[in-house]
Amino acid sequence: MREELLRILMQRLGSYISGEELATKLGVSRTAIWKQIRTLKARGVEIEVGKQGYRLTSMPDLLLESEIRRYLKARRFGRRLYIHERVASTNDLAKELARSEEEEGSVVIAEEQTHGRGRVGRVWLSPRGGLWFSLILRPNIAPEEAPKITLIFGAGVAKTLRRLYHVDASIKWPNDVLIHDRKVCGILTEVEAELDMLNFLVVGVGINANNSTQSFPEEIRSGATSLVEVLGKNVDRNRLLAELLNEFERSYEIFLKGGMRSLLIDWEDLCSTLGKRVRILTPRETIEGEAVKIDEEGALILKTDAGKQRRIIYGECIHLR
Ligand code: BT5
Repeated sequence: MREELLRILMQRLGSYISGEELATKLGVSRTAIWKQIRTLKARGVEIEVGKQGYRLTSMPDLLLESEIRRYLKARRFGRRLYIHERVASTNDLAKELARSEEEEGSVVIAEEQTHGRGRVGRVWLSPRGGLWFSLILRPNIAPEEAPKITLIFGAGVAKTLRRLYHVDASIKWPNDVLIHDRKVCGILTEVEAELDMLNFLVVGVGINANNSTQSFPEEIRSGATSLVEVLGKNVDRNRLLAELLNEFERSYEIFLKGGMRSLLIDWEDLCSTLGKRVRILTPRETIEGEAVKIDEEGALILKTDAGKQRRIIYGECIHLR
C-alpha cells in the first residue's frame, strides 16, 4: 500500500491531495495514510504536509516495483523482484533463495548493503543511491563455464550505459565496467555446484548510480566514479535496472542457444583492455604484456615481452597504458 500511495502522489507531483481522498482511494483510514507518509518522509521522500493535505515536491529516488515494471520487457528475468531497504549482501540473500528452489530470473535488490562483497572477500561499498542487485540463474552448463556469464553481463552493463546515457563505458577484463578509466560497476558471479553439476549461479551487479564516491576511502575513490558524477544529474534507477534485465535476458538466451561467439564479438568491441599493455596479478605470479584477445572460454590472451603467448583464466588486471 505504501508503494500505491507513493504512486498516487507521484502522478500528482507538486499538487496537494487531501488525506481523505488518499484514504478513500486506498481503502484505509486517514491515520494509516499519515503513518505511511511518516515512513516515506523518513526514507527521504520530500512530502509537504499542509492544511490541504499532502504534496510531493520532487520525484523520489527510490526503487519501486511498479516503476521497474513500466520498463521491464524481459519475460523471465525480473518476474519476481525482492526489494529491500538494507541488507548485508544481495548475493547472500539470492543464494539463500536459490537454495530453497527459487526460480531462475528472480532478482534481489537493495537500496543499501552493509556488507557488499567483491571478489575474494574484498569489500564493495554500497551506500544509498547506488544500484545493487543479484540475479538467480539455473543454466544447464558445466561449472567451468560460469566465467562466460560474467563476461556477458559485463558487456550488457557497458552496452546499456552507453545506450541510455551516451557515456564512454568500457569493460576492463574480466568483470569491471569503467567510465574514463574509473570503475562504475563491478560484477560478482558465485556458483553453487556438486561434482560436475551446477545447481545455480548468482550474478551480483553493483553500479555506482546516484551515489557519490566522494565519501569512499582515498584508495577506492581514486579509481571509482558514479553515473551522477559523470552526468551531473541523477539517473532513473528503476528504468536502469529494467533495461539491464532486458539486455541480460537477450544475451543469456543467445548464450544458451550456443551463440557465445557472437557475444564475444560484442564484448571485444566494448572492451578497453585489448590492445593495452597490462599487468596481471594471479595468486601465483605477476605477468606483464600486451592484451591481444579473449578466447571462447573468456580467458585473456597476453603477448609477453619475450614474445610468448600466455592464457590467463583468472587474475586482477591493471591497465598500464
Ligand atoms: C567486484 O569485485 O567488482 C564485484 C562487485 C560486486 C558488487 C555487487 S553489488 C550486488 C551484489 N552483492 C554483493 O555483495 N556484491 C554484488 P572486485 O573486482 O573484487 O573489486 C573490488 C574492489 O573494488 C575493492 O577492493 C575496491 O578497491 C573497489 N570498490 C569497492 N567498492 C567500490 C565501489 N562502490 N565502486 C568502485 N569501486 C569499488
